[in-house]
Amino acid sequence: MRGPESIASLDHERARFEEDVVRGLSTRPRSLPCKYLYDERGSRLFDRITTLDEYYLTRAETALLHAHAREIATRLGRAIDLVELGSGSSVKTRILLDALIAPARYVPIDISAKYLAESARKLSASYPSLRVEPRVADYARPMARFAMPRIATRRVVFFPGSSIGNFEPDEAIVFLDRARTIAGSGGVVIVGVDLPKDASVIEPAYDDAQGVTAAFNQNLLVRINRELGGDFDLDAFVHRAPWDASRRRVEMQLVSTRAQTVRIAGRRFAFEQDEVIVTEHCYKHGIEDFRAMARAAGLGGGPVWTDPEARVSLHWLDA
Ligand code: AVI
Repeated sequence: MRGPESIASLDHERARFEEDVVRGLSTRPRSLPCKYLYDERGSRLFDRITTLDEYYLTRAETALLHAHAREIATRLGRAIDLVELGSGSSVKTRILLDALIAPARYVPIDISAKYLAESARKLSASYPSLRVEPRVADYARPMARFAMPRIATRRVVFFPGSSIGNFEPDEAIVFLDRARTIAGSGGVVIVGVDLPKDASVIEPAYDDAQGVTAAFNQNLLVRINRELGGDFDLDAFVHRAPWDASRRRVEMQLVSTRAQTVRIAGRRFAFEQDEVIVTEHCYKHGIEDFRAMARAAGLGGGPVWTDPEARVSLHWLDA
């Protein structure tokens, strides 16, 4: 049974969700914060995305980690305190954990409570001597209340998957600065960053043939209908993912196929035909551009690894 505190926190989360949805749909262009894509179903759909042929990011970054995990572990030394922001299924973390020398603790941080608990349980079973301390949090917000006493000589903040690309560049710098603070002096921030490339590679990665990404995107409307009493007609919004070469970003959109009015939490939103809701943008940063962002966040440079096809990059940044 839920206690009064957790009920209050659920009410608070719902109120914030409603506020964000109403604000996002009232501005132009209309948008919805991408963090709401990751409820339990969304997290599972995202996991499926990572296995798709078109979604090169996970494959390329996994191969990169396999190729360099030992080198990373040697550079880090013993008894590392590993913190992962947006840990999801922690699949890539296992590559690092397998290479690390006697890791002291693993703190996976994720917004999806149920999913996080399940992933942490599986991870504890695989690494019985590791302290696994999951924290439910939106890593895009300040995490002061999760101040963690240091238990090892060095803390590593791991942020793989190119999620850094889901921030606007100025927000990414604020986030990197926060990651630097969490890592603390002597710590390291390791970030996976997708590289700019041709639209013919990027667009299918965000609009796959099986329609998994479309379902992932539309799940946000399903969630609004369920949690906020919305009446989005799912057949009247289609998924699109155009690459904007000048801004070096791919945009996930839901496009209204006709003029229509949607009701959410007692409010009405009138959509014209072809009107767009932006649900996510994924910036692709070149190596030098990303280094400059890291410097602006006070992070020092270390090695950068890329795969042979220069699809993705992995940056070591000194905190
Ligand atoms: C989580 N993030 C890095 C993914 C990306 O590639 O921007 C989210 C995603 N959206 C659609 N496909 C994948």
